Amino acid sequence: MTLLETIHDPAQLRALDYAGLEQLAAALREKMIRTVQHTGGHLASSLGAVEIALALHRVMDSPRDRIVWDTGHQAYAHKLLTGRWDRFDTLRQTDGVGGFPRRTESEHDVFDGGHAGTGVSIGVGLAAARDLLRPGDPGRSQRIAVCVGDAAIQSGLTLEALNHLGQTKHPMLIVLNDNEMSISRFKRSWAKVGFFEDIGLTYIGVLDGHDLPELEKAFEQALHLRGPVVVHVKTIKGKGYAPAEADSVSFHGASLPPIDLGLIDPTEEPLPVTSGSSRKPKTYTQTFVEELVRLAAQDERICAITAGMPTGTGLSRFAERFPRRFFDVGIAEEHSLTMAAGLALAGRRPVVALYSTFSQRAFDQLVHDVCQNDLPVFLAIDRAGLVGEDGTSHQGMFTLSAQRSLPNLAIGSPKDEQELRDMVVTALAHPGPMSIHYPRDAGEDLPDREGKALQVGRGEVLRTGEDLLLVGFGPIVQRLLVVADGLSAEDGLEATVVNARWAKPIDEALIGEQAAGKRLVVTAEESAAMGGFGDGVLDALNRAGLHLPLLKIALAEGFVHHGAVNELRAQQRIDAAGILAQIHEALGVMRGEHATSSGASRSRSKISAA
Ligand SMILES: Cc1ncc(C[n+]2csc(CCOP(=O)(O)OP(=O)(O)O)c2C)c(N)n1
Repeated sequence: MTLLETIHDPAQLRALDYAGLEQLAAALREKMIRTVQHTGGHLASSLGAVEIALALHRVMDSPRDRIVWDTGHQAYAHKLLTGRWDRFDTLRQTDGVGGFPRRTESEHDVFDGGHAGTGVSIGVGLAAARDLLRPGDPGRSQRIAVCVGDAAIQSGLTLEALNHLGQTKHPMLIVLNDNEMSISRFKRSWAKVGFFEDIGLTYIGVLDGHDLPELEKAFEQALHLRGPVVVHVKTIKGKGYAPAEADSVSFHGASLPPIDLGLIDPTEEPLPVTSGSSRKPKTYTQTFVEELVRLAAQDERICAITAGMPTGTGLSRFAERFPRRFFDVGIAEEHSLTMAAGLALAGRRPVVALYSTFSQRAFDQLVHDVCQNDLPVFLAIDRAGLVGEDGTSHQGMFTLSAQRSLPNLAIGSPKDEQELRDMVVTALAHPGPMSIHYPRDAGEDLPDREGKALQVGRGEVLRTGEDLLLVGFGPIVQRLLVVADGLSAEDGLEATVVNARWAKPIDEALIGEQAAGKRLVVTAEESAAMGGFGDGVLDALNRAGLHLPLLKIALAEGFVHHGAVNELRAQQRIDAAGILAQIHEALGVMRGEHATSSGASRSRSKISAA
């Protein structure tokens, strides 16, 4: 039994000497590396925070004391030290250990995170609640620590929290984990000694974040002070694994398995590497940026903005070609959109590429700054739909419903990567705001071609059939074509398939025309059902006076947990087989068949009459 395997409770750490702790740190790193080569994950950030986790857990008494991990991507050591090492190889898998702290997993996890910059606000809330307890209440001695990265600490939300904390002075410890990296290298502008003291926080630092005795001493000292204290520590992102130290950008979120990290014991069999030499189809992200770069070479007005995700959004390619027209604003989604509004007011054509889930943070900036002013801002919504292993905090499933209610905003999603090129051209020529949604997935492996402008609000018929109408928004249209084949082969039912292209404005004329006389209309989208594309189609049919049964294929209400995207699609019954089964059930319900399965009763509740 290794030392790590004896640890079930972080309190046990206090009995270890520094030689044992050093051994434990090495074991934690080895476990992380071995696991991530099968599961993928945030390796480099977690490798860098091992000693911080050990020191916090030795000095504090979790779960009585509260340890908050900002974002939560660097908390693997915390997970391994709090009774989860034996399940850790299920990291990010369906029903396995999540990649971020999850309250359902452990009483040591304080907050279900995933989005950066929330930690200090959570900590201030916890501290304020503690300090409201009556004198003499034992809860008043609770100690609170927040570990936050040097990129996340510069987010607007964290700045607001620090500013507030400087006034309220609730005692708490903020560990600034400074590795001089966001996902990519970035320039820190303000997180320096004077800044913290100027806003009313005590500052201790800079310490070596891998020197355990030094960290413990500083944390003890900070927690004894009767006020908020920032302990600034320097760490090495990827610490203890040479390839990750050398290339922490690639190892921030290591790619999906199996990846041969070839370490530890050089005599071990290397893992099979599936990607090998086989060519992978281009992703939507790659196609988006290729088309953008092509257009930006012809139009100097085009500028691109990312909020701390230059590689993830593909915009690093834009940055290489047009460095002066590229802006990485850091983890500041709100600012990215309002700045884009400013660029548009000055006659530029700004493109803001955000992951769907992170764009949620900038909702008011979209409403008030962009849409109210009707400005030509192109919002590229990457990772729309299910993203998989990162889980609930990262699924791109709420943006579409939220955006549908916004005046002036056009919303499109392509059925394939060629159409994405068309939408990039269309968005950059459009006189008002436009949001284009595309998934994390690979495209359909279609040949490259230049994009051409589309008519906004016009869909297309891909296949005609007289029995059913299937209308899809986005790449899910590909699955509808498979479903239409299935209906024809299995049931002798012929379906018309419409690629809607636009969720706003919806092509009411086309959908009305194609729906007339059909026995069932099926809408499909990979987004939350409530207020989504299907609701738009239902309204359109109502307005047209077409009272037809309508089956909405979309994500069920609730958060979607982590797991492989294909497994999640099957679970949600939005893969081709699931859609076909839902249609069969809906047709059965319409024929008056008894609901024999829970699926049938579920699908009955999904059928609405237009
Ligand atoms: C609101 C939001 N925007 C973007 C991200 C994507 N993201 C995850 S970690 C990260 C960088 C975090 O850097 P830092 O806080 O310095 O921690 P490190 O990984 O360097 O330890 C980013 C941009 C996010 N999780 N949340």
